[in-house]
Amino acid sequence: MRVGALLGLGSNLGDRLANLQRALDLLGAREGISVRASSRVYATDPVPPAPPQPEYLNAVVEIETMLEPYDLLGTCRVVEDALGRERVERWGPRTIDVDILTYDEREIDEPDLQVPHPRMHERAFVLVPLLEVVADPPLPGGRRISTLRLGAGALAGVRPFAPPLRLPGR
Ligand code: GSY
Repeated sequence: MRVGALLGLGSNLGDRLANLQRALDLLGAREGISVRASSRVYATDPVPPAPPQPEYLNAVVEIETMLEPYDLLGTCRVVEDALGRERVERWGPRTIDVDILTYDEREIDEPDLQVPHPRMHERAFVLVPLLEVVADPPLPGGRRISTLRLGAGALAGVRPFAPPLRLPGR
C-alpha cells in the first residue's frame, strides 16, 4: 500500500545545502519512494544550544512510499551512511540527519522507531518547515497543530536560507 510520510532533513557539517539536496536525490532514487514536496531550506540555531555546534540547515520533505516503516527507517540510514554520517555523539554535529517524522497516521512506539517523532512539535526547526508542506500533520500523542500552545519564541531561531530543494526526477 502506498502511504504518505514526512521526513526531516538536517545538516551542519560540510556543504550543508548540497548535503540536503544529495540526501533527497538518493531518497528519490530508491525503489518504493516518490518525493512529492519540499519545504524551503532554513538556517536554524542548534538544539540544544550547548555544547556549541555549527548552525544547521533544515528542511521537511513529503514522500509517498510503498516501504513499511522499518524498511523506510533502513533506507534513511543507508542515505545517511552514503553521505558519510558518523554516529559519534548523540547531539553532535552531522553531515546529514534523515528522520521519519510521520508515517501515514500510524503511531509506532518501539525503542528504535517512534512515529510521530516524539519531539517534533517542540522543535521550531521541524515545525516551521513542516507547516509549509502540510497544514495539519499528525503529531505525537494524537495532538493536532490547533491544540498546540506555542509560547512566545516557540518558533524563534529559524531563518529562511534557500528555496525548496529540487524534487528528484523533475
Ligand atoms: O534532530 C536532528 C539533528 N539535530 C538538529 C537539527 O537538525 N537542527 C537543529 N537546529 N538542531 C539540531 N540538533 C540536532 S541533534
